[in-house]
This record gives sequence, structure tokens and C-alpha cells, in this order.
Amino acid sequence: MTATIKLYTNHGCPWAHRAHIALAELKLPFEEEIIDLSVPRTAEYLDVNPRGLVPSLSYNGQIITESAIVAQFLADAYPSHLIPNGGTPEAALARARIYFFVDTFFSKANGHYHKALFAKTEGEAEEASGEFVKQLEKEVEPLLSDAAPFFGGSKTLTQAEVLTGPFVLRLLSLPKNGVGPESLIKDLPTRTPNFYKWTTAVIEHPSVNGIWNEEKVVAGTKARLAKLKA
Ligand SMILES: N[C@@H](CCC(=O)N[C@@H](CS)C(=O)NCC(=O)O)C(=O)O
Repeated sequence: MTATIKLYTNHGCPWAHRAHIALAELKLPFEEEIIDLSVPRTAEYLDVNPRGLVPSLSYNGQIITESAIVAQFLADAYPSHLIPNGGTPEAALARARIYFFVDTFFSKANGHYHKALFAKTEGEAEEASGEFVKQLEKEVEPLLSDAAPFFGGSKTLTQAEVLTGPFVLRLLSLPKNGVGPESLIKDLPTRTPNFYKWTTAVIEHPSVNGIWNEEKVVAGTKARLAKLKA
């Protein structure tokens, strides 16, 4: 029997975007409800997710929240090319590699990127940007040496791209559009060629860029930054 899937989402949210990539890649039909994040959450939505965050997934009436857990649930429920299910040492190793990559991307690099965007002075922004590229070079670049074009030599998207794709889109787009220093991306082709090649493939994939609205995300980020600076 086909499952009834409903995604509570907002297309500007990178975390919710993860669920869109997984659902698109697994070709699962779903209904979506856009949650307006500019106003307090309704009592109805707080019944769905008491934390008030997006995404939330309703799967045959069962609610699953937290984007990484939603993506994991979908990959587990629908075994596919995204990630092998466990059960053998080979599969467990492939899973460990993917999750180590995702952990490295977020724990070593992405925080510096975020710091560069939200820095109070140009000096602070450049310092964070330098650290971002340094960490990409040291920690992330080696993990993409066999990307072909996706993680681990895969020709198709993997769970690594499901979890990082929305952030890769923003990472390349925002500095080009006047958000954050250009030094965040300027040297990527020469200093992190594996990473740069991989990002190019990631952002071109229709499952990744299907709900991407660059203009809106750039404008939204600029507005958030202006509000913080005021
Ligand atoms: N850890 C959560 C983070 C989700 C999150 O922060 N969502 C933001 C939008 S990008 C949100 O719902 N914010 C609403 C609010 O803070 O009121 C996840 O991975 O699902």
C-alpha cells in the first residue's frame, strides 16, 4: 500500500530542504504544507511539532521531526542508491564513510562559513573565511578524492548530498550575491579542486535544486543580516 506522506516545510529552510532532496530522489509522492516562519507557529502546527521547527514529516500519521532523522527514516524505509542499509561490514563501512563526511562538513567547515556571514567587522569576516577555506582544504578535500561526481565514487546522489546539498547551494551562491566575503569561494577551484568539482555536480542535480529559489534566499539572508546589524 502506498504510504501517505505529508511534509511540513518552508522552501527557504536548508534543514527542510534536506527532506525535499530525499523525497525527490526516492520519487515518493507527498503533500506539502508550507509553514510561515515569519509569524508565531499556530497551535495546530505546535501539535505536530512542539518545537515549532520545520521540517516535520507525517508518515501514515506518524510524525517524524529533525531533518537528519527524517532523511535517515526515508532512506531506511526505502532502501536505494542513497545509502546501503546495514547488516554487512561492507555496508556498515560505506555508511560510516558517508556519516563521517557529513560530520566533518558541519563540525569542521560550515560553522566558519556561518561566522564569516554573520561577522560584525570586515576583519572578523575575513578571519572566519580564511579558517573556512583552511578547514575545507585540510578536512573535507581529502574525503572527496574519489567523488565521481558524488560521494564515494557514486554516479548518483548519496545520503552525503541529501544532508549537505542545501548548504552547498547557499555556500556557493551567497558570496556571489554580496552576502559574506568573496574570499569564501574565490580560491575553491585551486585550493580545493575535489570539493569544487563535487559542489558543481551537487548544485546542478535536479533533486538538489528543485525547490531552490536563489533570489528569495539571498534576499531573506540579507534581511536577516540587516536586522541583526540594526
Ligand atoms: N535541527 C533542526 C533545525 C531546523 C530549523 O532550525 N528550522 C528552522 C528554519 S530553517 C525553523 O523552523 N525555525 C523556526 C523558528 O526558529 O521559530 C533540523 O535539523 O530539523
